[in-house]
Amino acid sequence: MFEPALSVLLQTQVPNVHEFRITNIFKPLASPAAAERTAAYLVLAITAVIFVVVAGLICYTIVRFRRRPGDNELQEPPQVYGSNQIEAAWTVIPILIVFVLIGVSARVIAAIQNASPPPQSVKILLVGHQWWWEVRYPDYGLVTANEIHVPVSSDGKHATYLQLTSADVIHSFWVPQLAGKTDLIPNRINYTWIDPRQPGVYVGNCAEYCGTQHANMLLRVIAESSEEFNAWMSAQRKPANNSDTQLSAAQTVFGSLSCVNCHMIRGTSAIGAFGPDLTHLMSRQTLGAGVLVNNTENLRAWVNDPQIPKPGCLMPSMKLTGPELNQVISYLQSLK
Ligand code: HEC
Ligand SMILES: [Cu+2]
Repeated sequence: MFEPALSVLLQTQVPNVHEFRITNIFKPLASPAAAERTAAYLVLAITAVIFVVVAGLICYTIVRFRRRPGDNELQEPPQVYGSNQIEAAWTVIPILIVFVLIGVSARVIAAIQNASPPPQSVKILLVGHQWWWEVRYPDYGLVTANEIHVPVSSDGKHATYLQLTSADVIHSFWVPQLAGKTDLIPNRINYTWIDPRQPGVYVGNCAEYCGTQHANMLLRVIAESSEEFNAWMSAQRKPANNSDTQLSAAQTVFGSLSCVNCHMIRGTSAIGAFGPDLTHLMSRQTLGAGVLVNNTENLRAWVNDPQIPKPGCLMPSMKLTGPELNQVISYLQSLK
């Protein structure tokens, strides 16, 4: 009935027209991911040499010392006890290799962590929740969810800086083409940054097991031109559209339900902070952190019983009656 999240995410015919990017760590499109790929190549090269040497020695030994006709099977091979040189060699060489690998990783991590934000960069506070992402733009006073809009950085000058934290358990931010994993830890702020080189939708996901719906905690980074970004931002900053008198009955129904205890709709009495901000719900491409494409049918299915598309998620089935459901859906659909 419901398509699995990944196929939803990988299909290109989602609302909004942005080009879709693949999640491939070997095709980085931002500086942190590019630095990490270089480090990964070095690590792969070193480990490939180790693999070839070890596997080569094993093959050589198997062939060279195989059983031959006429071998005396009762005769033990020569027994060698201890060798200081060999033991020193196989202790020291791996230690050196490990230190090289640590050094390479530490240098790349430090370079990414210590980069300081250029003045005009966009700052985002990303808060992990079981199982969705709260996205805050403190400089703009905006709160949204599950989709991060950022300016594209084709000139390399439009970085977006992310402060990462969590409202519950440890999550991890990972958008493979933009930046490697950085944990979101309660009561702590971690940093990372991204500077997407090409416009488009970059898909990421939570990379630290965080409970039953961890696999459906997907994230989209939408990189767009500065003009598109600014237009998006000013539309998002507006409070919800409440001027439609045809919807006042629907809005009253919504306001009378306990949805308002968990969800914020700016400009209305819905001021809950437990679930995603719904002020501009219809501007988002997916529902439930990537579990469903955002369209009428899926929205209805979600509100009717979110436990079917996303079992175990922290929004209960509200057991709305048919008429209530109709009103709620027509109200939610006005939240453009
Ligand atoms: C107990 C708190 C709670 C109540 C009550 C609640 N929700 Fe939710 N809602 C959530 C949480 C938590 C999520 C995020 C679920 C996830 O993605 O794992 C959510 C997600 C949603 C989403 C998807 C948002 C997005 O961007 O993905 C919609 C739409 C929604 N709720 C509508 C409603 C409506 C309508 C009602 C009332 C009929 C309602 N909710 C009642 C907690 C609640
Ligand atoms: Cu998570």
